[in-house]
Amino acid sequence: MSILAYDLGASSGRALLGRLNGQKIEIDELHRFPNEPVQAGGRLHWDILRLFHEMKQGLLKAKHAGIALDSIAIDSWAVDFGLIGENGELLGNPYHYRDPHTDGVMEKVGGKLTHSFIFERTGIQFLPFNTIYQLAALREANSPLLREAKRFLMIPDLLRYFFTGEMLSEFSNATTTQLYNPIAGGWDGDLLAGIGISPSLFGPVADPGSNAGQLLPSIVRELGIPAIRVIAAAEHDTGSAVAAVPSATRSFAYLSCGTWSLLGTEVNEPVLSEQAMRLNFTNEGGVGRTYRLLKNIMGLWIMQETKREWDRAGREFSYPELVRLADGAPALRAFIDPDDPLFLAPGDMTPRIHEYCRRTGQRPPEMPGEVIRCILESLALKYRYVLELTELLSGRLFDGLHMVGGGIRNELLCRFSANAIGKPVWAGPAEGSAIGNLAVQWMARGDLSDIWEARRVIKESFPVVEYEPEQQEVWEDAYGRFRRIIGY
Ligand code: LFR
Repeated sequence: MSILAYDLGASSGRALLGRLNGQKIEIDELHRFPNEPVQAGGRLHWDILRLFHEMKQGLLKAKHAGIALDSIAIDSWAVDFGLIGENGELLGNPYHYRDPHTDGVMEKVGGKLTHSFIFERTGIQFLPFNTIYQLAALREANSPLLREAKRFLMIPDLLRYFFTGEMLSEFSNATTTQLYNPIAGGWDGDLLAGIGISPSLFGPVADPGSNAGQLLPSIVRELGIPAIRVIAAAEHDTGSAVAAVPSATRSFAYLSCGTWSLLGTEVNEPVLSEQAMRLNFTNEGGVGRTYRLLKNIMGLWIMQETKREWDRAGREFSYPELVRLADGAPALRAFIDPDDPLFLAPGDMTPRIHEYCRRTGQRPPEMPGEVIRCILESLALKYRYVLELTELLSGRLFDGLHMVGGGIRNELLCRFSANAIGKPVWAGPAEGSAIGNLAVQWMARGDLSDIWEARRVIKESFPVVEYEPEQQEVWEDAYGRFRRIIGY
């Protein structure tokens, strides 16, 4: 029996085939396609129809390989959405959260929507690109899209709607909008009223693992395949990645490591304390109504953008080359706060790294190896800081850190992370989101009994590499310097 997970990441989308053989998961990449935002008319958009086309190519590849699919599910990054008009058609191309139209909006959203008012209702961290601010920006711009919109769907909801014709919002992703109230268990009318958005745009919210219909007859005809069952997985990629953390114990710390680094722990109730708000932690919904108490860290984005900067300038390095150069560069010289707003927008990063270093009285890294080393060491030190805050907020002590996601292929980062936190790092699996997506489908199908059986099977199916902390004295000293420089 085969199932398919679509995982749409920051530069590519994948269709991953999953088979469960007894207690072993086997995965196979069936189709990979670019997922590049498109700049047009001064705005950064999703290329949503091309993606849908590529997703259908995945189904055709399965057909041509003689594989009968029993179900499919989609996951992608959070906060972005499409709006549906009266006739059921998508209005416009969805915007990408790195579009600058939300600049300054979070600060401007006022009235009774104070930070504590919003946090008490949602438990979600304040990020300038949250859906609430994207919608507020559209409202402020008097966008015709909003005038015409009848329904709001997050990106995986939207693609699933293209497959099934049914509109359904999925819980893990719904919580990331900062418009969903997990205590009341629904979209928050006060918040919607506060930004002037009609609650009628928002439909029912389904748990991860819900049945979400089947392929439309028109798609079945177009592709010449049987009607396949469609499941709403944990459609937020981080929700899927955390579902795939191969922990045997209930109290564990994770780092979902990719374009973003998401570090935290899984809890049964959202932590809505003043302190959680002040530290800007989030409580994103997960599988089985758990919550991800975590903090966003800017992640490998800064390195990816630096590579693109050098590519544009004709200095092309491969990732392994960059990591090798960083490995050979002098250790623990200059640090940045990866989460400084300076680093959020796309574009050249080295001038911003230089600006940050000058601002904080450090000698900026110059050679490519030095720049990458500065980024990776700063990330690792930031992980330590956020891990300590996670312990503080959750009242738990962690004996190591699980790292999942594509970023674990960067062994230098894993090594630095173990050194920075002074505890072991357990790295694996790299395909976290897609495997979590598959696991939730097997749970929905009754092939895995619950998330703990899923995690056990994942642990048995994929290698986990352990990194022991080294050079503890120098890293301890570096952490002190790092905290002084970033001002925490
Ligand atoms: C990771 C992620 C994060 C979210 C960011 C923007 O891919 O989904 O969880 O904060 O992207 O949506």
